[in-house]
Amino acid sequence: MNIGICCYPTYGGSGVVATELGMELASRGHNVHFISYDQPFRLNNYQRNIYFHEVELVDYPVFIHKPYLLALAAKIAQVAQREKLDIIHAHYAIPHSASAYLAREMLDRYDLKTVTTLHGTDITVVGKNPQLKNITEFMINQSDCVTSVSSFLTRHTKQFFNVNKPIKTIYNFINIDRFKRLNAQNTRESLFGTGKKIIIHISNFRPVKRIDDVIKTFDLIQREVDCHLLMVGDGPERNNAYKLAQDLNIISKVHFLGKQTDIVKLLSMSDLFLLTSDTESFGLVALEAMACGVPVIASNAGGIPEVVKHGHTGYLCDIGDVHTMARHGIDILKDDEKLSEMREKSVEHARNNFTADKIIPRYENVYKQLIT
Ligand code: GMT
Repeated sequence: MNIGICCYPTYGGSGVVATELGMELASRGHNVHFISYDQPFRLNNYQRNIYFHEVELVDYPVFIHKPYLLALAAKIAQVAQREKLDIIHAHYAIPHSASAYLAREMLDRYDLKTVTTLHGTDITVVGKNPQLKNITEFMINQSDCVTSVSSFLTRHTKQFFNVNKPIKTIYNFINIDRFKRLNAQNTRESLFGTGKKIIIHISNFRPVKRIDDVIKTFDLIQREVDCHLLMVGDGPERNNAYKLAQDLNIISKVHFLGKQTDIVKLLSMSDLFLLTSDTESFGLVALEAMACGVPVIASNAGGIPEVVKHGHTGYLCDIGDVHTMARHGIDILKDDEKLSEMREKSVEHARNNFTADKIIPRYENVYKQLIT
């Protein structure tokens, strides 16, 4: 099939899933055309059957804001005609599904099918905004097929919007050839010395991630366990988190690394992942951590319980309950046998339920059903 994918190219879960999906589809022989204003950040190696089309923004004095939605729609229509796209798959409802819809309507004598995958904040934050609710609902209903990344998000979307079609839940996935624990012992020891435990958090540091709770939980853990915290990523809450670590006098043990590309290596150095979000539709980063043998302590919120198994691959705690999160963290990190058992269960759970070879055929079926 010839498949177009439009997504955000920046550091964030929906762009990661879109890129990983495209790479998996290309390796299965489909032609995949990414359409965005920049190259998606995980699309950094040349791969057969993958093409990138950059959307150029038009500037004009009367445009207060450059109209990205329209430029993207125009580009999708051009690419669809030239490359004979069967499908355009929009990741994140706004604005991608709107551009896909416009492109489909522009090509009236050409049968382009649209798929929208809902990722989370496009529904729980952006879509709920009273100014965007009606257009989000319209886009969902206009899409030829809608998928969502967890049962939670599917339920939530149906509850909040007047949806006139089924929404298929298709979980996020990992490529287990890449997401596996590497031997990073030497790097870890050269950076932190022997005998230290390493805790990690990776995100885009948005308010929904409750970054302060990561720092507070770490503060409580480091009082009892000799450990360091790796803060990976960047975003609006980074400065506040840095200040909190300074105020708590733990800044020498908290390392703000900024955006990083070699996530697998960082996870392979780590013993525990903290995901303290207010909500997560899925929590892809928790899955990536588990696949690399890192148990996860997370909020019992949104779709996270569909990914993290309480007591097996980590622990789920009430949102904001940093004391319980820290208590579980201390229990795991002080008991090497328990840590290694949880590591194994994490890898097993990720491999049994969320591998690309299980999930990609579900997307392929969605496409096939639309074009036959
Ligand atoms: O919140 C983020 O990290 C970014 C956001 C996005 O759309 O880029 O992530 C959402 O999509 C991910 C991929 O499907 C999910 O794993 C995340 O849970 C989801 N984030 C939220 O729901 C807050």
